[in-house]
Amino acid sequence: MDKMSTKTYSAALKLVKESDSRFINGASDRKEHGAMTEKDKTYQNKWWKNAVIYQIYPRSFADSNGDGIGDLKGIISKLDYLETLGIDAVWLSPVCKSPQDDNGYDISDYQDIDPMFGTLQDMETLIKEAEKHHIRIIMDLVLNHSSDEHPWFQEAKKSKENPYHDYYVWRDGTEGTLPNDMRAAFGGPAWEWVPEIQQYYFHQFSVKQPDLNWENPKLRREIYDMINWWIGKGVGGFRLDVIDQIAKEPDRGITGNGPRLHEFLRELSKETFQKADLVTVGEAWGADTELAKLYSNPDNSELSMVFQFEHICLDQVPGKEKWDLAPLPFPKLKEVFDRWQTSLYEKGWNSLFWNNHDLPRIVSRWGNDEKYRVESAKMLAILLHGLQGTPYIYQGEELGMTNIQYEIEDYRDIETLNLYRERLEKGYDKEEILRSIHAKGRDNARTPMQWDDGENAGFTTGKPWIKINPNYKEINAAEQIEDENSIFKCYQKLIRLRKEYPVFVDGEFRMLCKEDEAVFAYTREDKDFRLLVICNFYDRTTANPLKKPEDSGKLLISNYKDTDRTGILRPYEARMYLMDKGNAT
Ligand code: TEU
Ligand code: CA
Repeated sequence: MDKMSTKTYSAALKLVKESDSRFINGASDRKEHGAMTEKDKTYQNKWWKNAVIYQIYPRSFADSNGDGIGDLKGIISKLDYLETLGIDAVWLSPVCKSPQDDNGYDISDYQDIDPMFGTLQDMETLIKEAEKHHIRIIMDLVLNHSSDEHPWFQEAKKSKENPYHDYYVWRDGTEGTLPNDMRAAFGGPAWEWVPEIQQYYFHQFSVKQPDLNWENPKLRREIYDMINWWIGKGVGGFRLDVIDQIAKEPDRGITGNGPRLHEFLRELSKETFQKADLVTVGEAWGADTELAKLYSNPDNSELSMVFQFEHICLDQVPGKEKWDLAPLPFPKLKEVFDRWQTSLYEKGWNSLFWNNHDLPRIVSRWGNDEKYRVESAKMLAILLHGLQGTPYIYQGEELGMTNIQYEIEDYRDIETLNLYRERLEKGYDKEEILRSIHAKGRDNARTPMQWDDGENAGFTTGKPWIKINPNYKEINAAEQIEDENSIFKCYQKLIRLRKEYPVFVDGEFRMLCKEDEAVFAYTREDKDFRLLVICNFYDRTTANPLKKPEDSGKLLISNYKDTDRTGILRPYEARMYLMDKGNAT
């Protein structure tokens, strides 16, 4: 395809809509939004079991007013794009009022929108407009901690007798003698001294993110009322930030998975989520398969599913921080996916993801963002979207957006800036620290969305809050939504396949060629069909362990134009076959 002139993304999208049958006859291939039939009420037919959810990091998605920060009206302007992709729901990272110490994960008013993103009216418009595009809006609930600028905390720190004091976790003490040696995730001690009341408060993240005290039933009640208020606004679900950390016992060094966790979750679910047809996904860094069965119990007593992170933490030195880099142990990656797929089969539900706003971009991390960027991005998508569970696409993943290598002064993330300072103080070499940040820093995922090859990648008409990746000239939505061989089209097709064939939802997983050191292959089988996915995970040609691939059925999707029949798999080659067992020879 010859190099396109600078075409705005919306002009390109207009062409797509004119050719896309789903728009022409309005016959969108989705159940009417919100139509919950009796059949749907059974666990087996929950809408989110064949849904694909798209994560938007609002401040980096689309800016409508030229202040360089993405906003709600920007998101509304991209709903056609999202419907073209074919996703069913959008998880919005927080847009509530916040001093932005941790980019909105420090909330100062759970029932109002931060002016930088717009107004409550804009939020209500987004929910309504999204519904017209058959898209549900999922809110990001930060219930483990609030901002220290939340009125609750402003009251709580006034005195031990204040009615809000016990909404937070306090310990008596003397200045300079910490209650214990617990550390905060963003550096420093997990205790902060308040001289006015001669107490420390507990914060697992920044000093401006005091932990909420879930032992307090009055606090829990206020949280449930707030959630029900959002349910009343018509949201389609919730993502629950560090939800396993709400049950904590700091005196015993317990920062998550505390004894009362599932008691709290069952109460939360009963008091709120079970009142509507919602999807709920909890972020649970400490979850193992047994805990995940509790969280995602088909009896709907807790949540729909959790984000667990066992697969995505494998490329770090065991027992060390994510910044201590190690090569990905491929056999271990296959073992982890095998265990999670088989353990939760008919006992719970997996989330499926490579990316989010806290993680580096997968095509740079475990794919190849140079010579084989397109092939490897498609391979990673085909591998993930054939698994059992709900797939999540992080903004720009569908374009193969890559990591960025900033100078330290260009970084914005509190976690990265604190790490840089802390490791410098510990005597680490500057280059070594930057190598870790380039590989694992959260700002890799937070560079502005690349809409077209025009000024500022079509993200803003102002000065972007964080530098745009200069590769937007080659990697952008306008370029890809018309290109049949683009990464975008690969994702669009995978989303459609998930809706077309029930085996994607209920097929039983079986890992193949477990010993192969380059190939990730598996089947999914139900009574009618067998899906076969085979991926070469690396940049070098390898033998195809399936001796007669043509016996695998119809080729549904692949990342090479032709299908090599010489028994090899080319670099990052991925294929998905479907065998109709009714017609099997
Ligand atoms: O993340 C929880 C969390 O533990 C991560 O921040 C993790 O420690 C780190 O990113 C590993 O790279 C959630 C949100 O997703 C994150 O954006 C917030 O900063 C954090 O909670 C506090 O709310
Ligand atoms: Ca803006």
